[in-house]
Amino acid sequence: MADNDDKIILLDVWASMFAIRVRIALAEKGITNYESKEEDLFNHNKSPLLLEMNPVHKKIPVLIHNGKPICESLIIVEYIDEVWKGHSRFMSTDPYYNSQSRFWADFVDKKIYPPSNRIWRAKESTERETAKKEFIENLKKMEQQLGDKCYFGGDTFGLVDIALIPFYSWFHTYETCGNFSIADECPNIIEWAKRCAQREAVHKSLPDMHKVYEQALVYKMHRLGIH
Ligand code: GS8
Repeated sequence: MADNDDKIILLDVWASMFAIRVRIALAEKGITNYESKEEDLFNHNKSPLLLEMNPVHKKIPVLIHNGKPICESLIIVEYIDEVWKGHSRFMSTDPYYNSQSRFWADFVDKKIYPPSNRIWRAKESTERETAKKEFIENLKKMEQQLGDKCYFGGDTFGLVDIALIPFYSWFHTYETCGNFSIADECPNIIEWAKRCAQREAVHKSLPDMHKVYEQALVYKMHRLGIH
């Protein structure tokens, strides 16, 4: 359970949408006294702490709460919600509501993340165009799910919002690399994203979209082996 002398460490990468989820969740709960340790995921440079705390996947983010690791961003977000109950909740007391939230958060991981990644990583235009089409199709499904609600779960900012909003920092990268406009394709998603970004916790956790684009180019070079 939460305590004032809790020691919280986040194994982090500033541009990672998965790590941003955790930073937003912590900020929403008013937790600022944690240590963010930036990991270098390249060149076999992962820290011994990361390898010890996430020996299975060896991936960030990892939240270390009083020495105990929690891995996988969506699991971390739910953990934060359960431990720091005293603030506005991401999950509800209704099992059906929660099942739907988990379904759509999982949809972000399975159907939004993979094509979004391929848009900017693609080496060939056919691969990029296929990824773009898939990304837009799936984002439209999310837009439909949002409907005219304020947030995905209704009036309260919750798990699905936290799962998707970090991608907003990457929209510029997708648009620039894919030569398209997300506002033209999914205007309500952009309205929702702007609404989320008005929340202080979100605003201060989202990295600048131009810096993300520069970083994406660096990632791409590493991937292609140009150093
Ligand atoms: C994904 C984390 C992930 O891919 C989650 O936490 O939700 N399902 C996980 N982390 C990446 C960095 S962000 O692209 C990572 O740590 N990669 C290192 C590696 O693959 O070796």
